Amino acid sequence: MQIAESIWDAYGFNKEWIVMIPFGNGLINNTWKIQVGANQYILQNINQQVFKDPTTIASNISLVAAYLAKHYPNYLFIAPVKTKAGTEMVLVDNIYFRLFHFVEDSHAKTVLQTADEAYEAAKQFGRFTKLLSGFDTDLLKNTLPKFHDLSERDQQFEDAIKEGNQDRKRHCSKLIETIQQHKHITQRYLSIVADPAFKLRVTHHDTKISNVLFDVNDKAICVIDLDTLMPGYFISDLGDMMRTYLCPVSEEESDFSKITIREDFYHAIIQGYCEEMELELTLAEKDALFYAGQFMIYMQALRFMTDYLNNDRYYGASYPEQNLVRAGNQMVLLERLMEIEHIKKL
Ligand code: GN1
Ligand code: MG
Repeated sequence: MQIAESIWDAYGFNKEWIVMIPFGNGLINNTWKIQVGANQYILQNINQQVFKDPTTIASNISLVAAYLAKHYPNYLFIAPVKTKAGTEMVLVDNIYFRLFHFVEDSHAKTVLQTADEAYEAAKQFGRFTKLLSGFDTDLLKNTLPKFHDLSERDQQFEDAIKEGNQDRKRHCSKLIETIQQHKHITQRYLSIVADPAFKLRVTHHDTKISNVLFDVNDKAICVIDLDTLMPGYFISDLGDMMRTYLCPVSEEESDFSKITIREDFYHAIIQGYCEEMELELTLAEKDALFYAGQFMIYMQALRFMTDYLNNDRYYGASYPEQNLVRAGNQMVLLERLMEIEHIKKL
């Protein structure tokens, strides 16, 4: 493959020594594990349909890497390996690729099985934002403008109802209605944006479990996948952990009776995150700990439903109803979460 050879050239690798296997299961970027002689790397291409300007990603990561190296030299931050020319990415055939060192003896999890793992992950994400609390977020670029802007997502959903596939719309009018009955979640987001007590922080924006590396003893070592590292509200990171860790089945599950909330995982997430972030969070933010879950689950339901109405142009689909199933799944998850609202505290 010509593309691969150009990549190996950029990093000065001898192509005779390379073994390349697909790795991970993200919806957006492609990832491979690369063995170059005795060294292991992760190679990723950036989906430019989604990230229109990948140079913003590289710029954010190098600024944050420099800050952490200066203030917290022992913190493990996985920055891209530089090419022979000293760049963070390599452009081949109009596709951006970047390479990372594979962290020895580490593993990522695709499924989260224990509350301890949830605690470990939440602590890592909390720590990440905490260590960067002195970093000036104005220096960061928005790698995906309005990515977690719930009111924008709500608007895109309303636009898709009007302009999207009308056959699909008729087919799922009940779910559309249910989603529309939850607009109070968007309203609360708007009041958060207007509230100076909610700080813009260095936020990861994709805190699913596969974005944390664990060691052989199942202790979390670091966070990875920093494409969406940009200024944001803490509810994005905490909320996506709730969205993806609380339930034993994923957003792909079509048997909605399997969607339940593991309360002990909820406590583990809050404990891990707050052990790091408690002194950073304002009172108003602490009051929104539980809301974080509502915010992210609702946003994901809106996004999947929007994509279903737009003929799956963003997420794609391996079967025709997949995005509809995902949207329905998230609305059931939201309902289950609301059933445990009484456990919120702090
Ligand atoms: C996408 O590619 P992946 O799986 O890390 C999406 C997230 C969604 C997630 C839902 C850039 O993440 O926001 O929560 O799918 N990332 C982007 O599975 O849109
Ligand atoms: Mg991602």
